[in-house]
Amino acid sequence: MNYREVCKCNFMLPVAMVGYVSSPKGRAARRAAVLAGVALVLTACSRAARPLPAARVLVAEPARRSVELRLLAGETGADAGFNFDGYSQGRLTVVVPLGWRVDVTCTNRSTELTHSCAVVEDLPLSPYGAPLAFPGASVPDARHGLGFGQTARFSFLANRPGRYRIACLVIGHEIDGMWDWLVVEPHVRPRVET
Ligand SMILES: [Cu+2]
Repeated sequence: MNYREVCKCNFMLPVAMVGYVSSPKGRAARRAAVLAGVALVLTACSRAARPLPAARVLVAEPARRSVELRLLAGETGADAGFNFDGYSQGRLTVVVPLGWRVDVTCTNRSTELTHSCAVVEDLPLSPYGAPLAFPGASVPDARHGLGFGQTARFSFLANRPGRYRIACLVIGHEIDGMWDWLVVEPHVRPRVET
């Protein structure tokens, strides 16, 4: 199975334009249809060009001893879309103080593939993903994942120090690069390292 993601912009746009130029009858209607088609294609392929800045990935709420972690699956074209917030293969590290709650919002930005978000043990990568590191540390039905534009939330208590992976548990995705780090340590300030 090919897990890689291909944007269809490059061939859909020329096909639409050829249809317009070669059909002199009903030009106004065709023009409207072509413009709608172009808009649809551009919307479908409108991935962000840059990774999400750290301030938008993690928001700390010290009074509640919690953090809000925002994960946009397939946010950029990095690693063929196999990324969170534009970061893949451990290029993002989220540091959370021991004993704080982590509230995760997971949104799938890919028009091509389902994706999910979970926090798993730092075991060797496999096509089937690693076990969850904390109870509740995953979107529901993570193997199937979320469709385009869908959002799911989950929350867990970071009550065990260590290094874990933020991962997509759709089969084959984590081993294809769709993972980053989550580190839980005592006496640290919550932060993001890229
Ligand atoms: Cu995925």
